[in-house]
Amino acid sequence: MASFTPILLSLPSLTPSVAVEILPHGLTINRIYVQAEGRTHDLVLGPESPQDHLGQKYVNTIIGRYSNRIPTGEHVIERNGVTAKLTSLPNESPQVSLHGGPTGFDSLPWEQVSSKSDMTLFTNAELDHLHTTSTALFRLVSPDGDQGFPGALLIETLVTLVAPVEQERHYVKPGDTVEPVEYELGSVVIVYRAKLQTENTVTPVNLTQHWGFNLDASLKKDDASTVKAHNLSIKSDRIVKRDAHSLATGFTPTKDDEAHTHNGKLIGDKFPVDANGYDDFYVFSDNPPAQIPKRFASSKLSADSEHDLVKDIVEPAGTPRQPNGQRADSVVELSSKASGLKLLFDTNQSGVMFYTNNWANKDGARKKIHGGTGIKGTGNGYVPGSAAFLEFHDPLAAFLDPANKNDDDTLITSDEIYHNYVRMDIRYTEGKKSTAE
Ligand SMILES: *[C@@H]1O[C@H](CO)[C@@H](O)[C@H](O)[C@H]1NC(C)=O
Ligand SMILES: *[C@@H]1O[C@H](CO)[C@@H](O)[C@H](O)[C@H]1NC(C)=O
Ligand SMILES: CC(=O)N[C@H]1CO[C@H](CO)[C@@H](O)[C@@H]1O
Repeated sequence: MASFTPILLSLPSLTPSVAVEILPHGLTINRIYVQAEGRTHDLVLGPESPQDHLGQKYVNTIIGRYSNRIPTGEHVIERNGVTAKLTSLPNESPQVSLHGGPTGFDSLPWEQVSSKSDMTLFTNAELDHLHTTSTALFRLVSPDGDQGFPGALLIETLVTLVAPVEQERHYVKPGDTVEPVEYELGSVVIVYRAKLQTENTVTPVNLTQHWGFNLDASLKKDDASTVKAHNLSIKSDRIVKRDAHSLATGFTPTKDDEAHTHNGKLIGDKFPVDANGYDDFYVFSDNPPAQIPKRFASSKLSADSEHDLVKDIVEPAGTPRQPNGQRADSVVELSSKASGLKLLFDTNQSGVMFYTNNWANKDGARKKIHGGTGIKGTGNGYVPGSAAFLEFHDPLAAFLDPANKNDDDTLITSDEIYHNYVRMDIRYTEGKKSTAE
């Protein structure tokens, strides 16, 4: 089936190097390959065979129309005087609609768009920046009433791999006493756009990539099977408070909470004792000066428009970020000393869901490159704590909180375009490990 045929994004022959494999099914980031010092790493968890994503939901897929949990039932929504009715369908429990409902965007075949000129939610100025990167473009139409959501919605997504600025390489020999050197390997950028195709209505939209990272899994050592020795920083000062059904009920400051203060501590340090491990939504501390909109007027998209929110996001890694540019500072940093790999994320979303895969089951499928058989039911699946899922999106069910009215409410009306980006820079530190060997 074509929707399980991987699409490969790759960079011209650089060593070390990065490549990304995407499946149109659920817009799945199936593999992120990094080649460094003679070893190939795959940074994301998953089954071996693309089709096996059918039996394991939400592994590196997109989530839509609405990430995370909404109370089931009817909600009348209103933005700028336009109203509509959402009837969210149960799937997690009778009370909870999870990740867009029973048949969310994660379980649909996305259409690959072969020509930039067929994209309608990006300007030509924006698409022109992609000539130096390796890109795949996708589209999905969600009909009016899909999973209870109002209005037909067109979604266009671009996934692109950006090459690093060229750096001088130092080749380290055993016994050398040089300082370790950190290299930029490349950046993965995802931009989601959405527009209602039904006039005079409004709908909630909250998309994210539900991707789970383990920077050591390809080392295939026993202690590399969890992320507890990974170092994590999240620029956040509060988490979402939740009720017994995991539905949002407000925020809790994390100032005196060591477990939820991720400022370079190891994930395993102060690891929560309950069965969930980490499964929390962290709201980013206000982080000016970047002010990248999450939606804009659709009138800005006329064919000759100079409107451009893509330029700064696809600049090469290492390019200094302009103080008032359309790109934020990184808000999340994940690294591992054992593999020398580091990920830095920036986004225009308000926060990140951090989940350590504590509900992983040894009967799930673990990739061969991570030391598994790749097949479900063979008893060597990923263990609890085996990944850092980092899902960038807005606080849970934001449109139900009156404080967000007509503001950060995750709603779009028929004359607005939803805009969401996440960029992940991949770095590698060479030297330290070579000299130790
Ligand atoms: C984690 O990384 C940060 C920044 O690179 C560093 O300052 C900190 O010491 C590291 N933490 C640990 C526990 O190694
Ligand atoms: C949007 O999705 C993210 C990711 O799942 C979630 O953490 C966030 O709470 C959602 N936002 C709203 C407003 O529900
Ligand atoms: C990092 C960043 O620019 N975030 C922005 C994303 O969009 C919201 C709403 O438009 C802004 O308030 C944030 O500052």
